[in-house]
Amino acid sequence: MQRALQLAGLGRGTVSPNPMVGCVIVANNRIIGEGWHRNYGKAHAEVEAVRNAMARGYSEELAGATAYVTLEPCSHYGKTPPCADLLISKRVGAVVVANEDPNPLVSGRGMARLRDAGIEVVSGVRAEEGALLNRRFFSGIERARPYVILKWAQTRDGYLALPGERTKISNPSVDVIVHKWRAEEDAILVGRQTVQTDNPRLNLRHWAGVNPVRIVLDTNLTTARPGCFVFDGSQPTFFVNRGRESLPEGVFNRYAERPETGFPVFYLSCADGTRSLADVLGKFYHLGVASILVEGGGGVLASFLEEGLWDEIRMIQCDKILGRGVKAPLPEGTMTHYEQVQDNTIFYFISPK
Ligand code: AOF
Ligand code: ZN
Repeated sequence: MQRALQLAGLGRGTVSPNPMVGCVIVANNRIIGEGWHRNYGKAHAEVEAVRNAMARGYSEELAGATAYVTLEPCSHYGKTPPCADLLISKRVGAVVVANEDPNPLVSGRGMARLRDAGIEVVSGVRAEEGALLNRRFFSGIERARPYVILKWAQTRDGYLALPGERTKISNPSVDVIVHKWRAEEDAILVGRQTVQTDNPRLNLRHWAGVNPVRIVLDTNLTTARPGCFVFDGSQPTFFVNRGRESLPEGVFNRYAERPETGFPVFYLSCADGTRSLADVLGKFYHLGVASILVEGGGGVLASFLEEGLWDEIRMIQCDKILGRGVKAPLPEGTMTHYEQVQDNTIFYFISPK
């Protein structure tokens, strides 16, 4: 299972809003096949592992083998046929699972199907590690909103920036880490003020991967276009506002086919002119956005904190002193760990919920 979890993690940044899933097949105490869910819409982990065993010449050994899967094998016809049926057809002898699949289309039915076919099923092995790995997926199904990570950099005296100016606070090694974080979440969110003062690109430059979707909170759609990177068409970009709505059709996915000539700008309207964050988050979840990295500025971070709409905080403490400026929020929750990156320290907090 430990190996299966390790394999599952290789899907980070390419499978959302699906969970990361790994599978290891063991016969006679040897691993004969392994695989993981690599890309959204593509083969599930079990299919990859069975294929791998067959490609290695172990087709016959599949009968009676034990499959270790980090998530309960699915029982539904989605983009692929049910994995439970595949394991049954290969006549595996036992299936060991870390987490039950909370997807209402599955939720226990996959394991029931295996048991009905006479296969021994054990569940809950390394379940805590599995739950941590797929915390975005699990929390999404539970709360119907994306997993929210608040990120900010602050000076030693607690400021985010000088008022109204782009202020470089963190060091270059931290930038690399932040770009990696951007590769790991579906969307990145900022307020209009940040777009106006920083003109950020909100993309990956120091890390290879798929750019996140950009979300700008811009109630009255007053962001000035000329020279503004969020309008450059390099990434799908949503403007949350009052009144105007033009959304992608169906479930939006950032790994979908890339258009040749620029990504569209989408508009998401928020009910009755009040920008209710919970409402906005719910809409994005239903569009297929499983996680959001909130990068500021001060007002936006404060609203997420005030409304309790956050799951993690990653606070970068820098060595500079500003003496004045936009006050950084106070981090909440439980600090889990910290790391030193050159002369900056990154503190990680999780929400107590
Ligand atoms: C598995 N093995 O490797 C994964 C599973 O749209 P589909 O067909 O890809 O189905 C996605 C759902 O399947 C997803 O929401 C989750 O419930 C389950 N994911 N199941 O047996 C896998 N990735
Ligand atoms: Zn499946």
